[in-house]
Amino acid sequence: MKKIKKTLFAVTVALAFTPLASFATEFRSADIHPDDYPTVTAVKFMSERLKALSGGKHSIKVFNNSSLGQEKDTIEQTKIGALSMVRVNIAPMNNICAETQVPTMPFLFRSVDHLHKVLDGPIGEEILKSCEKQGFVGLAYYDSGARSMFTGKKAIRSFADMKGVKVRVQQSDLWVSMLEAMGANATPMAMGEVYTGLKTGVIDAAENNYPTYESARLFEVAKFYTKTEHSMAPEMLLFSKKVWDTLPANEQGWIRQAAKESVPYMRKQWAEREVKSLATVKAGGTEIIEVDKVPFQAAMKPVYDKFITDATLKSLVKRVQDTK
Ligand code: BDP
Repeated sequence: MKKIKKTLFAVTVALAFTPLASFATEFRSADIHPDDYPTVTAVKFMSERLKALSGGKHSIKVFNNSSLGQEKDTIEQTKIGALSMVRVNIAPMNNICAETQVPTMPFLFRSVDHLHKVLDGPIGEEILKSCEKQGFVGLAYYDSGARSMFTGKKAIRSFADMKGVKVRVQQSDLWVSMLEAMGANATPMAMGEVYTGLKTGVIDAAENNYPTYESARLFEVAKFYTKTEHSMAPEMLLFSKKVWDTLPANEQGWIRQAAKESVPYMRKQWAEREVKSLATVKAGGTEIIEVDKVPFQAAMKPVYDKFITDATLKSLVKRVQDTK
């Protein structure tokens, strides 16, 4: 009898909530990172904010751990509207909207403050907006620190050591050129293949920030981390234009606001995670190597010449450099 009562109660509760639930939208968003990674926790925070702003109407469900595919796949799904949102690094967008090449450019930002000033201001907004014609509504940037080289067998201790090293890069022509200009042999590859690639010797090296080097356990298979800090390519939050266009303006406003509100939250998590990740990789046996960056910087001129070609891109780079 008690059991029947309980079941009846559960059914009544479920029925009571069904109509509400059927009007609510749970947008689907993809990420390659694990549960506790700052990009994932930030989108979960964004979902909470969106819920509050929309009075419970909208929320976001994060499909992380690459459960919906690698970044190239989830970008494609977002474009066609199969996914509402995606959090990716800016690099796989480089071949899609040219303006995203600007914040990817090697040794462009002088500091994290410089990066934030640029991305939080009109330059950042213009670059977000530039992806709209390709089917993506740019909502925000997240931090990704600075990317540096790491190798398994032979440490990189000078620019000369880059010669002929087989380095995994993100799927972007700009990234291929960047590593080639350093003398390396660049191999574009999805993130999901990097660990095995390093382990089996398909690649000698890869490059990333401390948190990814740590969370993807890459330090287990490449223990020499050389602080080249060659790019500060940020993360991007992109909404599907196809889905966006079905929403009324006030609801689009909630999404934009929730995304913006998740940025300071993410930055705080990021700063803490960088410190934690560095401690973890050191404890795991990683050697952190300081390197003279001057020859690396000097080698980047052909990359700027090849990719920063038209007036728009040239002016964006100049404005970034002139941002104090
Ligand atoms: C990480 C980014 C992630 C990229 C990955 C990569 O957070 O979005 O997929 O680098 O190198 O730092 O592919």
